[in-house]
Amino acid sequence: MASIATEICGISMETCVFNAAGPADVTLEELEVIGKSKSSAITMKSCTLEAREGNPEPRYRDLAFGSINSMGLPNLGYRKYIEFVAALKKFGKPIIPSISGLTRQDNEIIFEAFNDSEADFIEFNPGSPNTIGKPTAGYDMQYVDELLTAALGISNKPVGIKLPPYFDFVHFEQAWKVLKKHDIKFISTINSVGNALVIDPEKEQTVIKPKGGFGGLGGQYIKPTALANVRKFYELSEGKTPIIGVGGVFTGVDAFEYILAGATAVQVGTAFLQHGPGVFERIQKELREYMDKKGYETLEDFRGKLKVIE
Ligand code: RRO
Repeated sequence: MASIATEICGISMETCVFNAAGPADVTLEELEVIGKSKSSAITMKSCTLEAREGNPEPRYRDLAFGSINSMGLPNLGYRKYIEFVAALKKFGKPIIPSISGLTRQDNEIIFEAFNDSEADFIEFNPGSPNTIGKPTAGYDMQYVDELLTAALGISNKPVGIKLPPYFDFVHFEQAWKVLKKHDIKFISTINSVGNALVIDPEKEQTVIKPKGGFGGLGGQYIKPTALANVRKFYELSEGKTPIIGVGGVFTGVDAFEYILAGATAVQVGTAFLQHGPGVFERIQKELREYMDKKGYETLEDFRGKLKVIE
């Protein structure tokens, strides 16, 4: 049987498949479900300084090929997630807090507080499109530069960044120019594709309420965009920065495509929400089977080795 083991920030993981920040990872009960599942790590909901209720409902909708959300960062506040790190250690897998402070000062306080926790590594998330009244921070690279300087100056944990999707080569290059200045241990890409609009034609109405119906698109719709982002950052970093691929991973073959594009691991978001915690084991099994069929023994046999038509 093929091995799908991987390593991020020097931490060995039994498999390369785990949950994405966002879906069903706000409360300790939800995080324990992930702990008990075959998810290889426990990623937690992005947290802010204070607890937030999030945006008004309806704020999430399953779609034919994915999901749309405008949750608005509902979370229990960073102090709870520090407590949860301790409570989740018993599952023996890496615990990944996601930090999404609303200001630079908030981020500094939160990063400092996690220093005394047993979090394994931290995903910094400046990529949410859904905070009412705020643009997506990850599109303002000068601001990202400042945030990273502040966060990395404070954190004693390995820190990676969760990026919003980019669509133009020049934007990938601008993002990489900033990221490469910092000691970023991994890149998770992509966050949801922001400000999509889904319409119910019968009701002649939007399907979610916040922001006039505009929200982040996830699931199968966004896989090609996510693969492009993985590939571009793999190329720009010359394969040296581990990339965690996120976006429309529903099957083992999806995961295979991400590794082929250069990813070191994949996170599962919408598929976890729609299919429940058994989804991790199924994707892992399907990935192993697909590798067996191709004669690959480890992820390194094909990671990044995407062929381009000459
Ligand atoms: O909570 C959200 O609305 C949210 C966040 Br923080 C994020 O990073 N990505 C997303 O699609 N939704």
